[in-house]
Amino acid sequence: MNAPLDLVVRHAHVATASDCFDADIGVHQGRIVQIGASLPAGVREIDARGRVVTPGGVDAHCHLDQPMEAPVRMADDFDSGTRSAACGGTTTVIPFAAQAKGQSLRAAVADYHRRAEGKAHVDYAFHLIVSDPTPEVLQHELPQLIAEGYTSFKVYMTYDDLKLDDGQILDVLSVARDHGALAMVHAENADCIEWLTRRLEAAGRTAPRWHAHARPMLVEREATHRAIALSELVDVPILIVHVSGREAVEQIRWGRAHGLPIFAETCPQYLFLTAEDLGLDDSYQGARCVCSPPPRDRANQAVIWNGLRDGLFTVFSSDHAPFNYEGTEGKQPGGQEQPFRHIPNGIPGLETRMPLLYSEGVLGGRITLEKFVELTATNPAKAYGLHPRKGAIAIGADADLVIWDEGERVIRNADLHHAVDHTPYEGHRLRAWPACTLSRGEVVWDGQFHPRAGQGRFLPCQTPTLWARR
Ligand code: DUC
Ligand code: ZN
Ligand code: ZN
Repeated sequence: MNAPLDLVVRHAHVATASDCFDADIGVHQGRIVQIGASLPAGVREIDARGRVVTPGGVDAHCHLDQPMEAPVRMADDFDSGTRSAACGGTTTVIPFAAQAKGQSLRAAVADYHRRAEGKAHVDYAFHLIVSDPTPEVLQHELPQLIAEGYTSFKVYMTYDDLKLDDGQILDVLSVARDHGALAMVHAENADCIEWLTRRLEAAGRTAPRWHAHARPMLVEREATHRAIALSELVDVPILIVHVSGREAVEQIRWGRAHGLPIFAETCPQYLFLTAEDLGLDDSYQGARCVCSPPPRDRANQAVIWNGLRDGLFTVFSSDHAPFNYEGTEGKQPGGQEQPFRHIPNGIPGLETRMPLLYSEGVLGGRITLEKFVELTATNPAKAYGLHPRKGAIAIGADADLVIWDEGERVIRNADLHHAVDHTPYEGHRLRAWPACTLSRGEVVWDGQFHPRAGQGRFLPCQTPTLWARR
């Protein structure tokens, strides 16, 4: 006789990226082994009658304990960050092992593993950030790291300490092409931002709200087009991260219309915040919402919703970049209000990403449940070589599951599980929240957080399966 199932999630309304159906889900040793009607009793049982069950979220763009220039420090490490992820229905995170200029990539990866070890409550993989593409990096380190399971890397077109010039980006894209990896591009024109910032500073316009004026959509549009051209030249797919509004969307549509394999990501801040959240006057409060690209306006939010609905966007990520508002390490570097140039860029969002999209997207009638699963779990897993182990409810997949509770809830930072002292969504009304999150068959959240520090495993990534390789 077969060994009994360790767990049966019974009477689930299962949602996948392709179908919704009613079934029981049987789990053995952390994996889904049976899906069907009236499965035999499990050692444990969870009754999901009347509830939607989706794959656990894959947050493919978040920053945890990423080294920053002193005094700035991220508020979340792998402990608090993955705790917060689990409580919001995310069971896989992919943060960034960032190469400092002059550092070897290998050293950056080793350092990042030390930061994660013994802390993660859910599974994790790493993207790389390539800021110094030396011949050694291009010829040896990157190819070796790709072969070892680091199959995606981000390049920046802005930020002095990270940005690459076009020739360097072409070099990195060539490695991605030769080795089947995926390059993610932060597309904003650095020189335009610097020129605008200096003019704003000369006019005394340094409050947080001026950040949005230093990074208008034009700078994102130009860089997005350039990134598409660079990818066309090398003949390699790219993924444009954190797309904020109409002008970048138009460039991506243009690339697609020309048959180019351009993938795109957007984030909750471009659906739920506007530039007004950076302040209507010169008060400093808006520093909380300083991120790049900045949030735009309501018309652009509608453009982003359209792109989610019609397939323009491949993935929906949080871009969780956790900085406290108060204190010496976050939005007030050195403990003081600063000109916007010096405000650390980024907002928290790991825990609220899935509930916001489920509430406003699915229950708000803007996207289907299948599209929600595709954007938040299946496609990110495919894009970064984790599918079908992650992002799927299928035989053999990890039993990473979310059982949803559809009911009113108001976002309060006091109820969240990150270590950040604010959420940009304070007071936002939701229509759903995870009732239960399972990571490889273990309950990590059921209204209470069940710590599993160190049980989250590192996941080496395969090459992406979003497109066919020639
Ligand atoms: N880019 C990111 O991807 N995250 C935070 C800030 C930024 O500019
Ligand atoms: Zn970025
Ligand atoms: Zn980011």
